[in-house]
Amino acid sequence: MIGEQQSEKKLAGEEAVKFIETGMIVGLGTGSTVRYTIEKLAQRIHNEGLEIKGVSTSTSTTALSEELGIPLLSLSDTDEIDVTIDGADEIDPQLNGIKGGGGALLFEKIVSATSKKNIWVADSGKIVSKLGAFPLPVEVVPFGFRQVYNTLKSERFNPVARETDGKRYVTDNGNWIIDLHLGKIHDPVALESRLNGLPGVVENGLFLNRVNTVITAKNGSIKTTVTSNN
Ligand code: A5P
Repeated sequence: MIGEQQSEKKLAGEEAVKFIETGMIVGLGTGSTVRYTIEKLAQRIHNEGLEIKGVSTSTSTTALSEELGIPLLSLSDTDEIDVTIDGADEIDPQLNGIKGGGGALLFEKIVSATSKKNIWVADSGKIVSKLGAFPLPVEVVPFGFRQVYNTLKSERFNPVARETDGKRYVTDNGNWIIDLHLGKIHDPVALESRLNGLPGVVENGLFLNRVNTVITAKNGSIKTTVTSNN
């Protein structure tokens, strides 16, 4: 028996597989919701003969896909991805969001930018009226970490260096993460531009105007929301 949140993740994650057809190149996101998508995709590959190639966004997704027998393609071997399915940490009414709670924001953003269509799958708790309660991840090159941290502190962004088990968290790319505890983000476009303009910042977790479709679930019902975002 799985809990309500897991059940929402499973419903939303599995629903997204309906958008996948034979011949597609599919971006595979990272996290506990898209895990259900990846598992369902593997079932369709093995049971129905669905033929796709996946592009992974993290070492954990690569390991899971390989274990389940999903053929993978390196991002450097393709110019375009047909559709990417990923999770999110917060989603607002415009389908803008925060990602990177799992630390995979850089590859996730590159893969989403390569995709003709982007789908997010999420439990209902991820839907918010305004972004910012979830700490916003900023991926930073270790060489400039102290300087970026000091700047973010002086600009009152409430930076916290991410750690796991008392040690500095290191991304798949060997970078470090600073989480910004902002409460509410009033101007996400200006914030994204300010953060990515700081020398030493590699990426930030704001995903703006990138997602076309969001699939969520609540009380056993699936809800699919579509916009014209590219
Ligand atoms: C990974 O870095 C994140 O962007 C995840 O996609 C996001 O945190 C959603 O994860 P869950 O589906 O586990 O909530």
